Amino acid sequence: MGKTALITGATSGIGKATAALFAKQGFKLILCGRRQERLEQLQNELGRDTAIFALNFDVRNREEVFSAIGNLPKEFSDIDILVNNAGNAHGLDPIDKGNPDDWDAMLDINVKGLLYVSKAVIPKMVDRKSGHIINIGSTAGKEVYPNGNVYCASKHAVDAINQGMRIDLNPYGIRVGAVNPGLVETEFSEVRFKGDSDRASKVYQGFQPLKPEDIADIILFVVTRPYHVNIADLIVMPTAQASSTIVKKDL
Ligand code: NDP
Ligand code: 8X3
Repeated sequence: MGKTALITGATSGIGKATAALFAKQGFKLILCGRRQERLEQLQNELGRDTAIFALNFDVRNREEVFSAIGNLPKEFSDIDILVNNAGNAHGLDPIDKGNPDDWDAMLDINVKGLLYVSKAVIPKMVDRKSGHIINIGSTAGKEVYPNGNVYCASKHAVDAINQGMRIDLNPYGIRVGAVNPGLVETEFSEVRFKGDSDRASKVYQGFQPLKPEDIADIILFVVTRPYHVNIADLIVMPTAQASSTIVKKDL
């Protein structure tokens, strides 16, 4: 059996595609998310290829995070790879019209949730002087776009945390790096627009967006480099995208 990987946000999009690809490589998987039905479905489907342990918790809930990860069965408790992927945008409003509940959600999930999960996983990596953390940032963590304000802030925080983790975990030989995608067609925009599928689908019309499988491929590449190679920070956009605001669309 290969390495053990914990993936947050494995019930959809980038996390789900990464779980499927990792399963094919024979990685043991700890798959996390809140939607129990989807976790069970993943356990059934990917369980044909590898050993799966499903963990249902909300990354915002510090106690749930520590209890779930702290009580993993022995055969899953030595985590080699952590993919900090759970996250979403909530709303797309100018700062004066933004909803503070959306701000809380983005900062609590994308930033504090990532910190809680990392805090629960890192000590054993430190003890073993080995491990690999991949933080899923965004182009929104590299530049700010109109109405992106707090989502961009949350992803800029991920960028800073990624750098800070790499510095602080350097003495222990732990690899830390970020993958920062541009536009990927997932449930991301459905969540951002609170279930408005028409508005969500328009985001990806008129050009070829990235697929979650494109990002999964890159994550697999990152984690399968020889141990002395650490891909520290990587930006990937669809060919049609030049920046957060410049997308060549044929409409
Ligand atoms: P999806 O909406 O398809 O997936 C988001 C995942 O995060 C789901 O599995 C969801 O699971 C999980 N999640 C959300 N909130 C919580 C929570 N409170 N607790 C636990 N899990 C949670 O979006 P993507 O796959 O696109 O997003 C994955 C990551 O990629 C995010 O960090 C996003 O910011 C980033 N990203 C996405 C881009 C895009 O264009 N799609 C581009 C750049 C970065 P569940 O609801 O079951 O809990
Ligand atoms: C997701 C990409 O451009 O919608 O992080 O912010 S974008």
